[in-house]
Amino acid sequence: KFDEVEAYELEIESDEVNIKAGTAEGIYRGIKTLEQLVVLSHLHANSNFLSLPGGEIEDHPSFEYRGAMLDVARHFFSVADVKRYIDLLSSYKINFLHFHLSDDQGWRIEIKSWPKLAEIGGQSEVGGGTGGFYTQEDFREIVQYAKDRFITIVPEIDLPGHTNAALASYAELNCNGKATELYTGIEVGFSTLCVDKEETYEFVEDVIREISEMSPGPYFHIGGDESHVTPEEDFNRFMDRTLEIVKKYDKIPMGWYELITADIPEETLLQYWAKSADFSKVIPKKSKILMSSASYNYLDMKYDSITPLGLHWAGYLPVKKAYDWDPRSLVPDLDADQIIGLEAPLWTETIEDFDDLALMAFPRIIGHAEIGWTPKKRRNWEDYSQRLSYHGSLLDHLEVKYYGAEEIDWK
Ligand code: IFG
Repeated sequence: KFDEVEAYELEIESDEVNIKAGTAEGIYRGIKTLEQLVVLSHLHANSNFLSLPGGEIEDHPSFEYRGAMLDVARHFFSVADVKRYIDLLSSYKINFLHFHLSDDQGWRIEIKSWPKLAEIGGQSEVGGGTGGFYTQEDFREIVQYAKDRFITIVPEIDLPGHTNAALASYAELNCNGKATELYTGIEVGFSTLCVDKEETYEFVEDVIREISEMSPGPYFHIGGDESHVTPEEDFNRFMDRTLEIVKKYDKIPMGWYELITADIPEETLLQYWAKSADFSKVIPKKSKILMSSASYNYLDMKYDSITPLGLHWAGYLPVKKAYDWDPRSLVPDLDADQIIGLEAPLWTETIEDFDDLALMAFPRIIGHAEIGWTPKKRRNWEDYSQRLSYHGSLLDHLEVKYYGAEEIDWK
């Protein structure tokens, strides 16, 4: 009866608590439910005696991919900060963490065959800070820490655009043979690898090989967004070769949905983010889609006009709007059964440290976690906002500086 990998049963009786599942992952999800019940009951009890609501839960997720994305390229985040975010995400049964490891402003992962990527490309960030990078040992540590909490890491090397940090590190990656300057602004769409040089594909293969060896997860994300200075024909040629390399290292290719113009393998996972050039009409009906719409999923969108951090090019994203939508029906041209799940990216142009991350991610990522787990017919804002109101004390307890949205009657 545990037909889902993550399904579990939780029984709370007067003299015992039982968790049953078909897999360790199912048991883990059940433990996180019990943990939440225990901590919230403790925090809201009006006595020191801990009492739990009795009953029986049979549970399993609505989507197989319930993700968060952290952009560590615009601003670098330490291993400790990443682990802290992983702990919080696992409390809400998020099961994928997409790592945006490279961009114009920073290269964040050591590549032994191309050492200057980290040595030079890792030395700056938006605003001119010192940046930083993960050694391969750091990265393996993060991957293992996530794996121990049943979270799969999805590495992203954004290609061929969003590559200034690599172009500043190696002159030979540039068509004119000259290294670019490190970039600390927040413009996008101005960089491209040189798709006609063989060095470019040696670079791409070495990077994909070294990172694939460190990340056991099924996906390798090759970006593809905002390649505004790569002619479409060149973009497609580049992507066709890069997609072959991803498959050579036994990974399922993943990419922003601009990838659609290339000759993508059927199993490619396309990440929909609601860009102006809407490809939703041409996405093949058999492709799987990860819903990451900028106007509903982007955690760097301001809550409202007075939110001190974040951007608002995709509109404001208050707590209710971030919760009250359905990934299966958001984009009419996409079939419901194409939607593998959802992911909440936190782009960090304006996000510098963990407190900044906490303000933008909490409480909105909690709503995304529920959308990923609970079917639409079982969800409604009134019920959710009431339950959410008890999590303020939990986040306070964990010293997570969440946004105390006024629309929630925080307990
Ligand atoms: N779009 C860019 C991101 C980031 C974002 C900020 C995608 C796929 C705007 N690409 O979203 O790099 O700059 O909200």
